[in-house]
Amino acid sequence: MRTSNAAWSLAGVVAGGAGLATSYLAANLMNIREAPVVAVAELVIRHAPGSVAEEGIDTLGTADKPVLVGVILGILAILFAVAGWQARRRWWLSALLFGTIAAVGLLGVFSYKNTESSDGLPVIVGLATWLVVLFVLVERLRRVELLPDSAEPTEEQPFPPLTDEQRSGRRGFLIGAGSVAVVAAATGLVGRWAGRSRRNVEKARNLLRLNISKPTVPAATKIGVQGITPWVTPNDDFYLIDTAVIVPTIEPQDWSIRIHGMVDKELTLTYEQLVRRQMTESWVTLNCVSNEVGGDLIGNAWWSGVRIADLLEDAGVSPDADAVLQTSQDGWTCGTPLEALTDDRDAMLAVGMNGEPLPIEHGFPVRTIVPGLYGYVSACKWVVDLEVTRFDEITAFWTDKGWSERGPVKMSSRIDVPRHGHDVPAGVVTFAGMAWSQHTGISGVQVAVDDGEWHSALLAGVPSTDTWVQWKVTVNVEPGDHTVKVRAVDKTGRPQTGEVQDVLPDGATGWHTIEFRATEA
Ligand SMILES: Nc1nc2c(c(=O)[nH]1)N[C@H]1C(S)=C(S)[C@@H](COP(=O)(O)O)O[C@H]1N2
Ligand SMILES: [Mo]
Repeated sequence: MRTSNAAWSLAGVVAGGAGLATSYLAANLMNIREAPVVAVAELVIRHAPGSVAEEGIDTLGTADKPVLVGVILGILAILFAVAGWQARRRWWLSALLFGTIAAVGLLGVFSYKNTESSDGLPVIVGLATWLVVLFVLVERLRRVELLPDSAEPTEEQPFPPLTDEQRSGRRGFLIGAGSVAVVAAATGLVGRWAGRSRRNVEKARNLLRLNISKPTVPAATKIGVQGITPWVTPNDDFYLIDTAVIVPTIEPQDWSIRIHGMVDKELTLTYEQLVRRQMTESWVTLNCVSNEVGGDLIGNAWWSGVRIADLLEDAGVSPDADAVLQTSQDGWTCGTPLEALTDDRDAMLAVGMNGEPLPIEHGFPVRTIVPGLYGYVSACKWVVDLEVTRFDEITAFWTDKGWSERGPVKMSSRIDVPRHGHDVPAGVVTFAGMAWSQHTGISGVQVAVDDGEWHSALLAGVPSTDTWVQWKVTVNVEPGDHTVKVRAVDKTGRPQTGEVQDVLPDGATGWHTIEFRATEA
């Protein structure tokens, strides 16, 4: 035995610690609610029988969670040591053990409400780290094992003195294990820092007292059909699209915006200065150019902010300008037609969404909202710079990648009820869904079953032309398999085109069509 069990166990513990560190960093960078270990601790707390939990809280006070996390880390250290020790003879057992621990981690992570599959990524990162580091460290130990001895073991000398090679092999292992431990510790610290800056911004956000109002949803907007998409999209359910790998975390006190370019007078506004200005509030439906026909990359919210038209008026825009190049704190850019920012629509630098300060993912502390334009040419999140310019002098993030320079929202409509592939009782069937043509408005919606005649739907109310509208219609349907399609008509009388076009370069078109089965009563 030229390597001790302790060395093998150490390899396991170092690998384990490295995996915990990378998963912790990943969780913090991705802004996942809790790192896997904490998620597991919370899962345990949630499932602990009431009496045990109470006793725990009684004896430990508010320290119950840190203590539990400590206990879990202790158990993990033992399991990691076992995994390393097992790697000596049965490496597959170590892999199995790490795999099992990862599975428990996933269980913890996905025990929260509203999780996405990407929330499991930190655990996968940790598992990969475990296996790679263990493999590398164990390889070194195995090499030492295979080195020739200085002499045959005898009665008097059961452990012959180590050769120089064996000695340096052991040293190599220790240096390797030590380096990994140092890198892991540094990784953990970076994770902590990333998590802290997020928490600081979250705290600053919670302390804000903005002069914005809570939304009151106009009753007329509800068509009253079960299963239809709610007219207002809660912040937590609002679709998220951005290129940020790490969501920018900006404290309001550190934010400012520069308005410059083809203007008489350059302006710089701090967050304080911005929110002290006259506020505007309105319902605006935002959607993504990548939304397929029938897709759900669309949401409707009550936005509060400062009209960009007012700011541009203060700056004094040159008559030769026709665009504003917006830049986000993370470098993302979009080019917006100047006209849409200065006409009568409520284009704003938004600070509030549904009566709360903007959520961090939706652009805190300030983002742009422009009714009638797709997000990729207008809705800059974490916006810090507005350059008044000309379209023939700029390119922006998505236009560089083949998307259209201009992005007015295309009229569209969607069937929510019944869902595609569902059964309904034959007879009088209710169809319902959403339709939109932001800043033009919808005047009618029609559905047709199996290429039959078009039936006009009833429209719910809307406060302006800038939002989507709910619709419903009943049609008599025979038993059997059917399709149903929908089309809208806008307020200028133009019908929605049935011509099928992909999302690239400027938004999808076509009639949303679904299949359903009408069953015999
Ligand atoms: N900084 C920044 N802002 C951005 C984007 C981005 O990638 N980075 N994506 C845009 C796109 S394509 C859309 S559709 C909207 C989505 O806004 P949401 O995530 O708040 O729904 O943000 C826009 N603003
Ligand atoms: Mo988008």
